[in-house]
Amino acid sequence: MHPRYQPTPEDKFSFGLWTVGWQGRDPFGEATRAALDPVESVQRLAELGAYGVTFHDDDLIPFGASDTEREAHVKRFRQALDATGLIVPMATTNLFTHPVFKDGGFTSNDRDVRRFALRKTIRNIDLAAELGARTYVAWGGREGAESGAAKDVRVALDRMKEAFDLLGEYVLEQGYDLRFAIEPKPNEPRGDILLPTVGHALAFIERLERPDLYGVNPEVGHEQMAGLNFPHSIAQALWAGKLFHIDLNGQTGIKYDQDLRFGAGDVRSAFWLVDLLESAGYEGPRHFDFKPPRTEDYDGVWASAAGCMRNYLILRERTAAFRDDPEVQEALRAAGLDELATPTAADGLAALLADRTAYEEFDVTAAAERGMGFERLDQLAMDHLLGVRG
Ligand SMILES: [Mn+2]
Repeated sequence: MHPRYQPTPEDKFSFGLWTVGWQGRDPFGEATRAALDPVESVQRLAELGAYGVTFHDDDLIPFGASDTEREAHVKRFRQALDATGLIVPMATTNLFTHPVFKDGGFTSNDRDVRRFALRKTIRNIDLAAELGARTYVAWGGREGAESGAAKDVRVALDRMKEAFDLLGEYVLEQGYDLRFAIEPKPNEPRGDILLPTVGHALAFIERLERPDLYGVNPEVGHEQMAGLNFPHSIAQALWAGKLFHIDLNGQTGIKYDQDLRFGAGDVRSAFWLVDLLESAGYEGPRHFDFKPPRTEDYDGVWASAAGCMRNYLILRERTAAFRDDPEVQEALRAAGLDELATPTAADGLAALLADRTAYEEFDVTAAAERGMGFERLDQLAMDHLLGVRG
């Protein structure tokens, strides 16, 4: 491996315990891999060059464990963190695996389940804060429905708001330095999931009591399952100051959630995503939420995890070369990118209305005939992506 693609902790790569620890169980088949000890995951991820590890409560502490068992699991995990220097930038709650959550956690029609879901989340928020996490992710995979009358969506959104407002109140009361990141997904496991896209989540956040406490955790494949342009969603989240965290993986088009390693699937989208994150100065973790395919043994799992980071670093190099290329810079100017950055009417509304060249004397025909130069620009990007330039 070329040393320039060797990750270091400064690259801020992190992985969920549930990613490399996925045993390959899917709706049609049993596990193909033995369970992985979280301590081994921490050690291997540190060796590979990651800086962080994240977890759902149940990844670390089996559901229903006693307090004594819980303490023992946390202690071993903490020792592994201390020994390797890995940090816990983020944690999250599993409100989807146990059958009690079959109709959701925060929006289950069953009030008892909703109260249990909140208490389960709060319990893991305490652990997250104790381990130094700064972001708490909420993915509501079971919040949704398969049929029309089963869920009153407007009322369910009231309950969703109630849950997030209570969690925000708790975090403030405790004085934790922790913000929430809502993770959208259109479907799977539910037929239709609430807050299905980044746009839905951004709009929801503005209805909460303390919007500043909440942002989004978009996942590559989730937006692409809805046929959306992931870099565009990320750009809007950045524009809103709401990109608190990100889940990187790969997906090929509108189908089931593939969770391929980052860079697999739509590599052009991955190129523009890395270009955006790096040029926008995103400083959060580069978190991989992927599933090493169930065809792989553990050698394949670690190869897959290493591949996520390697692809990010290759794309970071390729996108930097694209931005540094004088011919690209000239093509960007020719395509009007600098002009887009100029306000349309900084002279104000009255001046716009008085400007005859803006309308009465505007040469519509000449403007309509001007080519935009996007194809030349995009081919330069393609040449950089394919490694034949710079
Ligand atoms: Mn996914």
